[in-house]
Amino acid sequence: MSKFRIGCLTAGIIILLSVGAVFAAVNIGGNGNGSASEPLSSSSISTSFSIPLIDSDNDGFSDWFEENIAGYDPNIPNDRYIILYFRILEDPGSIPYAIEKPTKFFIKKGGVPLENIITLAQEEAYDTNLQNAIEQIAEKSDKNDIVFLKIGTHGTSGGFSGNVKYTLLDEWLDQIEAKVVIVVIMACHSEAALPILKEGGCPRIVYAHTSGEFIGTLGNDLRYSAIADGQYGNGDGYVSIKEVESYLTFHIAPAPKPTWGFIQGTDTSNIADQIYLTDYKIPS
Ligand SMILES: [Ca+2]
Ligand SMILES: [Ca+2]
Ligand SMILES: [Ca+2]
Ligand SMILES: [Ca+2]
Repeated sequence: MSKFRIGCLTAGIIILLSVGAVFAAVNIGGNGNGSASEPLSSSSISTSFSIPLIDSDNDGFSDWFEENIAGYDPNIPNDRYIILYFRILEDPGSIPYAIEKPTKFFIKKGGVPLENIITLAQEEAYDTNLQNAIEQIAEKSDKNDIVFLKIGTHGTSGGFSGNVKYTLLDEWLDQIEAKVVIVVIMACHSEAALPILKEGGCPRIVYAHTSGEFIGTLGNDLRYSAIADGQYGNGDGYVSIKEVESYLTFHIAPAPKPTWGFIQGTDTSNIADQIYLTDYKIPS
């Protein structure tokens, strides 16, 4: 491993750890499991809001959210399929931030069924396991569904640790039919993945050099979410993928941009403002 790569990795770990620290701080504040006014994403439970939280198609997004915020169809399931890939063997301490907390977020705040989340951690994170995970999802997903792949590992301009080449990943992802495939990569040189992965058989949104803070901004870190929606978005209390991108682009890495290590992305179908990974509502 070159010194430069070690430097890249260190930068990635610092970002992960800082997000973890903020996550812990938020939990201490008592918001970790949401407040009474926070919509749950399934069943017909009502809260102090007057919004009836019916989920007619049982996809984990409420009818109200689908009709009024996301523009999804409340009668057609928009299933979510998630792969969390993390391989930094010398850093087992990052597993909670890379795997466990995102999984908990998607299940508890996002209403994603556990069986729709595939985690590949450390020795499990390598090429054939990732290919198998993508193929499992490809068998189940349809044009209404949302697929999210999060990668955290060492990288080169050609691929990442676990013997995965970006050109092969692109071919594997081509097997998926979905409303959108979202790929988030934290690895050295991952900006090189953007031109390779940016287009496929269905719309793709790809971000390089982002990891835990991406999940944080979705709702795992309420401070990030509130700024993303309130300062960089439409202030409706929900965080779109575009709002995450804007927050991480303009707030975390304001101009003049650092030359390395901060989010770069592609959204060739220009749909990130219409895509939501959860119906998590920022508590008001
Ligand atoms: Ca629904
Ligand atoms: Ca739906
Ligand atoms: Ca489906
Ligand atoms: Ca919003």
